[in-house]
Amino acid sequence: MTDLVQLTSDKGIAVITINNPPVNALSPGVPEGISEALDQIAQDESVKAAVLIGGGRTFVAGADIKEFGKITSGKSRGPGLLPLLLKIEDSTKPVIVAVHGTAFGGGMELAMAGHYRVAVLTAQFGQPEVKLGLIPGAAGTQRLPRLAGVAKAVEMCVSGNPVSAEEAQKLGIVDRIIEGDLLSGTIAFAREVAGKPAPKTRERNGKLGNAAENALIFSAAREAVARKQRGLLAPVNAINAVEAATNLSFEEGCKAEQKFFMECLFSEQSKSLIHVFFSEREVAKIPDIPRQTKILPIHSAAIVGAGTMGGGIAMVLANAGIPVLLKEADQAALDRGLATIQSNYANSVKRGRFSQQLAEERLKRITPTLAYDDFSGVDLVIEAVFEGMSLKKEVFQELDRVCKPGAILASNTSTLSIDEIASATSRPESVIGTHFFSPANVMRLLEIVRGKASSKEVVATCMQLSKTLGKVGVLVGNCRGFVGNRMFGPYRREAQFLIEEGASVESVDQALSDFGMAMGPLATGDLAGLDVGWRIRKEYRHLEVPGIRQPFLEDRLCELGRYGQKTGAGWYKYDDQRRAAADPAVGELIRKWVEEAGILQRQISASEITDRCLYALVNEGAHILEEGYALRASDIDIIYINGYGFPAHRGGPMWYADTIGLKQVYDRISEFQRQHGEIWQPAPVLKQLAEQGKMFAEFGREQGATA
Ligand code: 3H9
Repeated sequence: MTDLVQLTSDKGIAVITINNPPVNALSPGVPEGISEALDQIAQDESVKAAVLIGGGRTFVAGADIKEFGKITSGKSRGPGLLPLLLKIEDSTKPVIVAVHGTAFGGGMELAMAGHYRVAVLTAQFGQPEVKLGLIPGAAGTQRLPRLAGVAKAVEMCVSGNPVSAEEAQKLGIVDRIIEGDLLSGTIAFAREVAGKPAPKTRERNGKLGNAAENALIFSAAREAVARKQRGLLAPVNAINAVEAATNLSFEEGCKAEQKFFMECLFSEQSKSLIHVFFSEREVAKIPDIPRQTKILPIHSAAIVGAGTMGGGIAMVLANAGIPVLLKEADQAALDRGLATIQSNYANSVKRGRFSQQLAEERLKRITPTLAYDDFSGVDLVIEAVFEGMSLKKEVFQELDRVCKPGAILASNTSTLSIDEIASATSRPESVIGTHFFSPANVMRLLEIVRGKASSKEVVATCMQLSKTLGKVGVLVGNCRGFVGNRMFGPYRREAQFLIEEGASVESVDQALSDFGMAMGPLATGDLAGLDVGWRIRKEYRHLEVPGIRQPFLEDRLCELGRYGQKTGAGWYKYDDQRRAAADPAVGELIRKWVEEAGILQRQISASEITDRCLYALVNEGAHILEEGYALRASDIDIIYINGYGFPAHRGGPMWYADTIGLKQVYDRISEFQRQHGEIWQPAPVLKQLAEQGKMFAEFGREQGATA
């Protein structure tokens, strides 16, 4: 037997333990080990039943995701789980699967092949493959409807969301919840069922429903996928595979599932989503900050500024159980800020997101104040005042005066230099950027901006804090706009240039939303408020290089008071419910302005729109990578997916460029340079990688970036 699986026994009950830390993935060796254990159990007459359990913190989190690349590149034939699962099910001695932690993906499929499943109350069951662009590939789509019914199987395989042990029991997935020690409870259960006929899941056809009811389930699911998971292959294939369970034999259903699984596995979507899975975990690894770096305790916090961002951040902290002081300059602003927070919580309760009691507990953690002196005991302050350097410096001088030594002083600035802000204090090592995205209590991204002097402890603590807050923290360097907004500039610049050259507002947004962006760039501008960028551009105007083309339409709209959604008009016009409609008046204004500017109008294709906007992102991302403001290309991908609505199934902008091929991207950017001038100069690293036939994904690893 392999080291990954152990076989022991307890007075006639065999115990098979999987030990493949950290999550007992079904890596090579694990299925083989279980299979050998079953052979020994079959031959041992003293054994009456077997328990299958996971060692360590969890049962089995699924197939080993790292192995999938080997299958698609022809280096491996895959985990071959199906024969093992049949072998378990065909065992004449009952196999009881004991679940703690997660039974996910192949782990759930393994559990369903057992004759019984028992679980601790905290266990979770799920088929999350769809989140990796896959479907269950070891009969999950065939056994789950037999245990939980067709509707629930469709829901679980299409959403990828897990169910609790309690729900799993109600659904018929779990036979008993074990209180107390899982192994001894399962052994006791095994003694109860030993010697009785062992029920095979694949023969339990009672929940497979009838054709008329099932047709309704499948058509509703397909309609929902077309709306909510537009353009994605895996959810469609998941429905098809569960449908096969209802109209084919188990064996034929498994063959159909294999076909749909393989189609997903070889798709670009799955490769991209797997890239996202690993990138999201890699983001936490910072080469010069070892794992054992001291994490400073954050028991309490304070926020300066109770506007949209400050209030949102206060909620994020309160939701994570951290008491927070919320400071404003005057009572009226403080009252306004608190009222917004109260109404946000009330809305969440109304929508059933959490209970009234939980909302009250969270609200109680937020204490309003007008005085900096109250900050003397807090472990962390996040400044979220208006975006202006002199104001920020004033705030940080105050923080330096009142805060205890060692307190983290963070700024939520989205563009300003952390080093310059830190220079207003006597302790720049405690200063860092924590750039939340709006709405702060919803968006997952947190850019953590490392200043020149930020200490390793402060960086490590903020990275850890991002996890506590349920965010993905990405470490970035201190350049103008940091990573996300620095790239967003050229992206939105191109969107405007395209309009100046003849594309309509709607066609630009449509092309990018068809690509998969959550929103088009112009609608995004309207949502964020066009005046924000306008104000920043005015602050930085002195830095603009004369002779370099600048977009001008948005500034003109702002001059007319068209700030976007908040003023009822921007690139679009909005009704009372903030529903957007094309505005012919904007079309007229644009025509007039571009004619006055003497810009030639022409037809612009959807592919030119996507290439120009997306390659502007990519080229700026390449500069950032080269300059070391991001640690790896995949960090940039994570920023764009979690903060800017970039479609995860395209893997992020840098991965997307890698999938197109950097040579092709470089050639297209060079073409844009010839047409539109120096703003399109290809980043040197892009040129270099394109010439070497390499990918962005290889770059960070070679360079050891310094963000
Ligand atoms: C599948 O099963 C297909 C089947 O139908 C069979 C087809 C034939 N493989 O997330 P964490 C690593 S598809 C390899 O930080 P947590 C992870 O990269 C699979 N590695 O911990 C990380 O490594 P590192 C379906 C895996 O406690 C470390 O484990 N299953 C796998 O926050 C710790 O992970 C899924 O999609 C894996 N399957 O969360 C479940 N899982 O330390 C995917 C984890 O080097 N996994 N790793 O960075 C999860 O959702 C979470 O990891 C889990 C634990 C909730 C389990």
